[in-house]
Amino acid sequence: MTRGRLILIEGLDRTGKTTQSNILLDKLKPNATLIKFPDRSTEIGQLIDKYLTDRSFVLPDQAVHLLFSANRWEVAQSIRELLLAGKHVVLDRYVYSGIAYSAAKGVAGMDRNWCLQPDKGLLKPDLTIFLTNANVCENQSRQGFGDERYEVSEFQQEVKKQFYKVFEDLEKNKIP
Ligand code: DGP
Repeated sequence: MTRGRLILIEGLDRTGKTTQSNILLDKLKPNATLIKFPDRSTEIGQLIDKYLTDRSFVLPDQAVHLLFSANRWEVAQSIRELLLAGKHVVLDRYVYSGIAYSAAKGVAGMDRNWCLQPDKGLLKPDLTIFLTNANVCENQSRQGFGDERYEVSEFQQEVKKQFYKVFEDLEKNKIP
């Protein structure tokens, strides 16, 4: 049986990732599954959700980073099994969000290389599509922008820079 393809849709907040993922899923149906990260349905995912939606919930940035990574590891085996069963898997966010959002915080010691480590060993996407805006202020006009912790224009601007650096690192094979 031919292994399915792992297709990743990455991007900044409110750039249409979920819409595009659903369109792609529709085209690939019935031979595809959509997996969205963070998966807020698990216990780890619920902690992440609390962190994102409740600004008074304090956690060290390193711990937050590891929670997001653990949330991907929780699903890693089922992704592998789906692909081996010949299903395509469409991911709405994945490892590159993990590096870009955490590195954008500018915390001492949390550079892109540090951020990459806990995700090492996760399957690499066969195709990555990155959604962005010419101007991150465009995101602000999307309904609901600002509801969650990272939805702040200056921070999104830094995340955008980090995403481009991540993709440069990928081209230079600095990311396995
Ligand atoms: P979403 O449900 O796609 O809107 O994602 C929720 C928020 O979490 C969004 O601001 C992006 C951020 N995020 C997604 N993955 C990670 C990650 O692995 N690490 C960090 N620090 N943030 C992430």
